[in-house]
Amino acid sequence: MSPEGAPGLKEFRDQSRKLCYGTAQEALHLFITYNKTLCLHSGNANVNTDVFASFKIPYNLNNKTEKDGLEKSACWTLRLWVVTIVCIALLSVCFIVSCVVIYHFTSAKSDKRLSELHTYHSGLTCFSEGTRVTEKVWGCCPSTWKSFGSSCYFISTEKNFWYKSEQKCVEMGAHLVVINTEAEQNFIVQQLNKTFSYFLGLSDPQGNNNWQWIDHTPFEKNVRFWHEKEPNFSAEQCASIVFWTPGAWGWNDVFCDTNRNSICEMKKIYL
Ligand SMILES: [Ca+2]
Ligand SMILES: [Ca+2]
Repeated sequence: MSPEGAPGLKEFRDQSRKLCYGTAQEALHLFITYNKTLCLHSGNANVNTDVFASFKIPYNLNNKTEKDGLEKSACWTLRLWVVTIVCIALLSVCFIVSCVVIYHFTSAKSDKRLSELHTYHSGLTCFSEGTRVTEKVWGCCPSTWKSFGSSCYFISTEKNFWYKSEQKCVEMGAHLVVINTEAEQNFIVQQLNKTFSYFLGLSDPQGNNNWQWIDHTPFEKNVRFWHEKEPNFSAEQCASIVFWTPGAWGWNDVFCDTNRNSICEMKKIYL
């Protein structure tokens, strides 16, 4: 009977009646294929020489196989290193290229905004705001505007309807104010006159209490500063900020077609 998967091998028994198969070549094939020695006999006069050879050749060849394996492994390691180095080099190039593109894009954008703003504003006031690599960064606002964080604010004393107020802000390269944080609200109210109310960039166009910021900033639950019991009327679809005594500054929903002051906001220009 031949071992499974190795047809054509001869079967014989050595003196110790150990079962052996085939010739040296066949044994070698089986050793390599099935990773086992066919016959573990340590040598005997009656043992077929071919078969006897099969006890030794596999070990020699096994060493060769191990050597080949080590060489292959080293080769794969080298390839992996080459691939890794090439990938890192490519990523570095991409990073540098994107930095250059972003820098040029930002510069071009700043230049465009500067030329646009020049149409409406006679001068800019700039403040040093840290450094970019080795250059200083300047955050600039139109000279008559207030600066806070990354924005500039204009408190309009001209009274208009809400839509007209927004239009006026847009003409100056801005929009009605969007209050993103409590700190921003606190800064803004310091600039206001307690005897007036001011339109915000917040409206409820459908009158279903679905309030929306004019720049599509999500209307976060934790950044709402309504006065108590406001908003109180679905027909009042625009938001204003007003000081009510006793108390403090807060928001009130009002009719959009009432004349009020307003607050414009624009992003600073960075040079
Ligand atoms: Ca804002
Ligand atoms: Ca109201």
